Parts: sequence; C-alpha cells; structure tokens
Amino acid sequence: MLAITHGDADGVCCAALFMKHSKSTDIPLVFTSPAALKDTLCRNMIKRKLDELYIFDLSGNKKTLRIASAWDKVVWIDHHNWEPEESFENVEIIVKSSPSAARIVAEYFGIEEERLLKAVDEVDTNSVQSEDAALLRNTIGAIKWLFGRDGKKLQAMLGESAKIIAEKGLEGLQEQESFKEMREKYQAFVSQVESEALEKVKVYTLADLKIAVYETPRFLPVYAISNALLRHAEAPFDVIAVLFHRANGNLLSTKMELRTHTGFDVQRIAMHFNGGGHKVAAGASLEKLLLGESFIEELKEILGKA
Ligand SMILES: [Mn+2]
Repeated sequence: MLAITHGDADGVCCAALFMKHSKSTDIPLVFTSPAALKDTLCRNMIKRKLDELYIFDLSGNKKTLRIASAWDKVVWIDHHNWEPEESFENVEIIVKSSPSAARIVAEYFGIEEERLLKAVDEVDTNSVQSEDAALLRNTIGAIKWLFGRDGKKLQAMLGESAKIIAEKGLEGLQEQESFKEMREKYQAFVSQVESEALEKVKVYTLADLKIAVYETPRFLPVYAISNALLRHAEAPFDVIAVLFHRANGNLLSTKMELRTHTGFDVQRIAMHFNGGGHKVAAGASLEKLLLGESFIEELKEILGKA
C-alpha cells in the first residue's frame, strides 16, 4: 500500500485522517506536488506490490491517471479543478469542490474531526482567522521553510506532523517543543518577507486589471506575500504573480504561483502555462526562466488586452 499526498497543510491533514481511518501511523507515505506527481508515481512503483494506492489533494491528468491505474485498487480524492479524461474500473476518483481536500477525505472515510477540518479549510482558502488555523499553517510553513532544500528530511518532518495530528490532534502540534521553536523562527522570517514584498513588488495595469509581480530565487510563503500586498497603496490586486526562479546546474526554471485579492480567475492564466489549481489560487511549473516582464507580455496575449 502507498499513500501519496500534497506537501502542504491540506495534504498533511489528508494523511493524518487516513492514518486515523487505517488505525495506523505506519503507512508508506510520500509528499509531492501536482507538477511532480508523474515522477513520484513512477519512482514509487519500483519493487512495490502495486496493490493499493491512495492519492490526496493532487490534481491529475491523462498520464498520471494511466500510471496510477497500474495499482490493483486506487482511491483518488481531490478538490482541485480538473476532470478525469478516462475511467478505469479499479480507480475510484472523487473530485469535487470543497474548501479543503481533507474535508472530502474525512467524509469518504466517515471520520468526525470538525475542529481539524475547520482549521484546514481556513488555511487552504487563505482565510486564516482562528488560532488553530494559524498553528497549522505556521507549523507546516516552518517545516517547508527549514527543510525545503533537503528532500528526505522534508518528507520525514511532514510525515511526523501527520502522525502527531493523527494521534494527538492540533494540540499535539501545539505542545511539541521542537515545533514551537521552529514556528518562532519562521514567524520572524515571515514578517521580514512581508515588508520585503511591499518594497520589491512591481505593479502593472493591463486595461482595468491591477497586476502585482514578485520575483525571487528563494522559497517564500505565497500566502504571506499575498496578505502583505493587501496593505500596498495600489491594493487590491486582481492578479498576484509570484515567480520563483531556480537554477539546477545549467537548467533554469520558474515556478509560478498565482493568487487574487478580487476573485479574478487566475486558474485560466495558470492553465495557459500548463498548470492548474483553483480559480483563486493556481500555479504552474515552467522548464525555462520566465521573467516578470515576459510574464506581463504573455499575460497581455492571454487576456486579449493590449
Ligand atoms: Mn488542498
């Protein structure tokens, strides 16, 4: 058996709920992203029985669906905006609209965890109000920030947080000493990100749309940038584009994250770059360097506005 889930707070909660359902925290678990799902599936087929596969909070496509269908039994639960192109008798796909994928996972397995679900709904829709939601967001944010460059450690720490939530709920996350320290460091970093975002963002106007573009080579939490930009003199923004530029040897790439303050459909833009997600939060991974200026040029064409 194998469970593959998204490497974010929602994905971690899906894993925790699945552990509760399985009455075991000892489940082979892999965290990944929609863009890396094909490789994650392939890598994890080797020397495995291919009996049962669970996929949570990750959108699929024709190829990943076909690869997943090699397992005897597949349960795929997601809340992103996509539709399976093919159906397989051994693959059960539950894709529907929901504030979090965790909420659909809980419903599917019949698990009552309203406190956790409320928190994860707030985090995944970037409308954090409660202390529970802030705790969840800051714990997973801290893990991704501290261990993002060390794949193995990141997997282990995300897995550890899922176990703690499964066993002790959000209180477990609150009490764990090592997590407390991580959250404190992370919160200091986030305040710094917020002031930098306000300083370094570039603002464009395309017809009646306000676009904010932030480019960076570092890992930064997108929600912090988006929230900080609410305080910008030109806010609210219809499109917030965060372009993460990466260099791997000679290979340059850009990870694009799109958000909106106004409910503008940013998924449409992401899809143009072969990405996806939700209408108000979407992204794409590009195997080339895409600078802010070029993004704006392409955006003009996409939106049909000169
Ligand atoms: Mn999600």
